[in-house]
Amino acid sequence: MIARDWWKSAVVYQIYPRSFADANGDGIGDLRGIIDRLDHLADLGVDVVWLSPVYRSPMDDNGYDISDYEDIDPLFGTLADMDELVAQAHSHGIKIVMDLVVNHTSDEHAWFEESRRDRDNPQADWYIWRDPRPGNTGGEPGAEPNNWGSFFSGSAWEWEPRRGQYFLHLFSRKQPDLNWENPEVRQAVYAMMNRWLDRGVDGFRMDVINLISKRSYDDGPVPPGLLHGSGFDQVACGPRLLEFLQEMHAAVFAERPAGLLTVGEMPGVTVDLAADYTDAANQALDMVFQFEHVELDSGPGGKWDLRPLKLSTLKASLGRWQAGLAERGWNSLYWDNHDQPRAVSRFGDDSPAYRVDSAKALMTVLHLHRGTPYVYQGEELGMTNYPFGAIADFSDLESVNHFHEVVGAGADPEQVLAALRTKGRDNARTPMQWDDCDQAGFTTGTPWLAVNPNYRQINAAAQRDDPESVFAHTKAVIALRHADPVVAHGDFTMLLPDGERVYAFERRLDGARLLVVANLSSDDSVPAPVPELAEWAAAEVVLASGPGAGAADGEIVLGPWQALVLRR
Ligand code: ISL
Ligand code: CA
Repeated sequence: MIARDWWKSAVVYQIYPRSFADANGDGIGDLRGIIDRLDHLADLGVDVVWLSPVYRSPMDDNGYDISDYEDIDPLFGTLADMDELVAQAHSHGIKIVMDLVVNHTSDEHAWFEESRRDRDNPQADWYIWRDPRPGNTGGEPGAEPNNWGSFFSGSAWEWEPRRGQYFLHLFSRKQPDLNWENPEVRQAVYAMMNRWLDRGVDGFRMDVINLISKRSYDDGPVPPGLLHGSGFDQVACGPRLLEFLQEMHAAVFAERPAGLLTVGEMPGVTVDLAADYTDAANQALDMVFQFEHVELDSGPGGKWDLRPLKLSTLKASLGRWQAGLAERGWNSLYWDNHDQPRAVSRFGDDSPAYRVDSAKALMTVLHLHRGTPYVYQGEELGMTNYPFGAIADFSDLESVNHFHEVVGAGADPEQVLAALRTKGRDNARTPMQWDDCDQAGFTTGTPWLAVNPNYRQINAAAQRDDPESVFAHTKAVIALRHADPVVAHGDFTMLLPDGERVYAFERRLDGARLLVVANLSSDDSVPAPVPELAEWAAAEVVLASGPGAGAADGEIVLGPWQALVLRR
């Protein structure tokens, strides 16, 4: 019998279908491509696949704008392909978790097409409609109900002349926010979720699920360098969020057998709230994605306001999450995903000398934390950011809209481009690098986004049988979690919190102890003066990567990006 908390010893692999594998040569990844590559995932040993959205969509935000929750977009395949993917994944022992995007729909969803028609249709109250600011007729500049900007630039409000009202869109104008205050909306979402679970999928990653309960609609502060106000504090983790999550749990998950997974994406969530949402006693979610560690290299102007990242700050943040969710709740662990730059380029060193060792060190550190690790496609190969040049090289609406908005208002284009190159979401979305054939084996056609030119060196075929590869190392850390209960269930103690080069922590379960020490710098001969040093220096080496003396002669001295897991 499978345990309710089976996911504590599981590893999840995220697929961004558009960029994973293209089976029909149109340049866009598809479900058939995933089915053809299931061996790669089985070889890696992952337990679960989280599929970014494959539902019918106009693709304004690459599928995060859904026009029909009940169907697969023809770009990706058919419902029959989806059924086959689920069946074949299951036969490999891999579960399939779908993306659930229900803070908003596409403006081309039938619900919205009805809702926008007039003020008294059956779905009139399914979205968030507001009158113009008092004293305005509506539609003219400044008449919006408040000053909020959307996450993708421009106002968060769009005028609908047929109703003489504005609708709210926290994301693009083609992603109107659903009105979760309306119980009919909630029941429609739960019914849809039940249909997918009945069809055989194993759970949901819930897109910006902490934005569904809005607190208020007042003007917000304008962050430095931006043109619009931020409503973030009024929409994140609102007053009815826990209630809605519990209602969803009761309507969708409570009566089903164990084996499902729920993870809520929650930008801005605090440790205390995350503990509430993931406390099993609260019957809400299994785990959440928090954002603190991926915002440490941003300033007050938000994600494009680049700041250097200090290792001590990163350790303090992740350590606080480990401590805060230790007795209550559960962490999910990630360095990157389809919205973030590549892990090795951001937290490691993607230069040829250190790319492999730094990718391995990051993998060790992440997977040895307490929580459920997520591997984003290509992370297991040490794929890097893309060498973007001009704005024309970018595809993502977030990057393109931001560039035009702030450059239009007088910002220096080179400075804006520098931020997009560092943080832009397209970095994670270049095609998966399968082999050294044309287009990295991703497609026989022209890929929708250019393949990273480093694919001849960095690809799956070159790594699969190489015991020194990032792929082999990823396989090893996944196998370690499966084999060793200390990794899945042990407690966590951060060590050496102040150092700017060494990341060190201990895991304990009953009598068993693991020490993780990693030099997250390119410096050589870095000492790791952990407590009980002599005993650890003589301990069994469970996993090692990178050059250097490591644990010997009563000391631990690490080479550049060297990482060790020791057992006593
Ligand atoms: O990119 C971001 C982090 O720097 C955020 O602004 C991101 O948009 C936010 O985390 C929400 O992401 C999710 O919802 C979006 C979608 O574009 C993202 O791909 C998705 O992961 C709207 O559905
Ligand atoms: Ca295709």
